[in-house]
Amino acid sequence: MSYTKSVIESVIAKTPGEKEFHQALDEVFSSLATIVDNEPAYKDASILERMAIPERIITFRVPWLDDNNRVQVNTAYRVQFSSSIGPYKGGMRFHPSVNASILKFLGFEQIFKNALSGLPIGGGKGGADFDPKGKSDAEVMRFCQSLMTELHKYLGPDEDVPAGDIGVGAREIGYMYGQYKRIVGRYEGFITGKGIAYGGSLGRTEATGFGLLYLTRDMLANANNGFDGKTVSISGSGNVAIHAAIKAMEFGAKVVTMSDSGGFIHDPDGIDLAAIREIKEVRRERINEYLRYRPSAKYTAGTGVWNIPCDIALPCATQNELHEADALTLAANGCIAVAEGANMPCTKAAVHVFQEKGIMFAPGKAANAGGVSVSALEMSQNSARLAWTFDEVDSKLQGIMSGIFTQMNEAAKEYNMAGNFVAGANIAGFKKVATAMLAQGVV
Ligand code: NDP
Ligand code: 2IT
Repeated sequence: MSYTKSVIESVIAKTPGEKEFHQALDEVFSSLATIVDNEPAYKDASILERMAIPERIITFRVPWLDDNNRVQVNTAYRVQFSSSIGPYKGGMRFHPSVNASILKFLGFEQIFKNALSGLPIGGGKGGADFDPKGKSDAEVMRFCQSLMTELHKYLGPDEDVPAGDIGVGAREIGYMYGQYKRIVGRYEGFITGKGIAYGGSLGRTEATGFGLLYLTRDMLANANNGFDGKTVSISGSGNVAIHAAIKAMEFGAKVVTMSDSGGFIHDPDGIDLAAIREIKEVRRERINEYLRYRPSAKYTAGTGVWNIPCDIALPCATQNELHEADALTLAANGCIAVAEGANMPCTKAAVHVFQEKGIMFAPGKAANAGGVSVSALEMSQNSARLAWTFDEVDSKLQGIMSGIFTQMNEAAKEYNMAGNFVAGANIAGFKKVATAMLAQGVV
């Protein structure tokens, strides 16, 4: 059996039940077979075996008092996956579904994403099975403070630097930052996505969605195509989805769908983003409220967003939200490109359909790397005690995203898989991490 195959099998056998982690591991390692199985140095150094096991996972309980003074308790984690090229870096997710498998898949993806960014950041991820929905600000604050009282021991600007993800935005980052600073007694850039008033970077809020559009623009341009006049379908209505929609419209496209976990809206006239932002960012309500602003739009409960015909699909909600049947529907409706704003939103079978049908496909570890890249720029500004303008950050972001497109495009061509950006991104990210690991010896 080949080296890649045997490692995939043995890791899966040793981590029973971790299905999301297995999915991500299989996707990355399978696409490395050509280069890894022909280079004995990787096997001799057990590179894949080492990459597949986090350097450490911190698991802890988070007790907190709700508004009725009842004791609540959640489970939280920080997966410190790889420090080969820099301090652990990756977001925190607060969602009831959070478990070790989901955070391991996210931390694993983050290693290669961060390598592609070209910046000195390792891979990590964390979170808790806490649901911020329906909680008061005071409850969210007490939860964040309790979590940070434990987690701060393992964090620091040169050790591990969290950020936001699903369920963690400006409010949660602010509360976590405040508690960390109070405990350590220092003003440090130990977390990113901070408010502009206390060390955050302009452009970080927009970075993932904008970066997704910059990379997709490069991918389309490479095929002599572009966004102008196209119909775009977006899932989700959180940080990534909203900023993806803003930039898509700026690029001359019409965005016709957005969704949340309850259902999706279809607005053939083009989504009214001011309405979405008020519903989601200000009122924290469900997306069906959109009909009060635009009665001509249609709301459908449940799934089905990918049944709406579009030229370009941007899944920006969560993992495994776009299945094989959705991919076939998108193909039948003439979709030309799919780019992942979320992490692993497309199943393996869906990606296979895109590749078979010649639909351009940009994997999340490349397409959504803009967020973590600007996080790294926030770290640089904190270290240098500087604050760049929005335009400075945005132009660096555009440079980083085009660097990522070039890396994945060139790596795919070099290994005779032109246009296979899944393989290209995995190979380019892997090579950088493996080079660092080989140079650093058995650690
Ligand atoms: P938000 O919490 O801001 O928004 C998440 C959106 O996805 C909401 O609309 C939410 O709906 C929906 N959603 C979440 N879980 C589910 C689910 N199980 N089923 C259906 N819909 C769901 O998160 P972000 O926008 O920050 O993150 C979205 C994706 O992008 C995630 O995969 C994240 O890992 C990825 N990402 C985020 C980055 C960032 O900088 N924030 C960077 C790179 C990737 P509802 O409100 O109903 O739950
Ligand atoms: O998945 C991701 O890349 C993020 N949630 C952002 C991580 C970060 O450290 O900014």
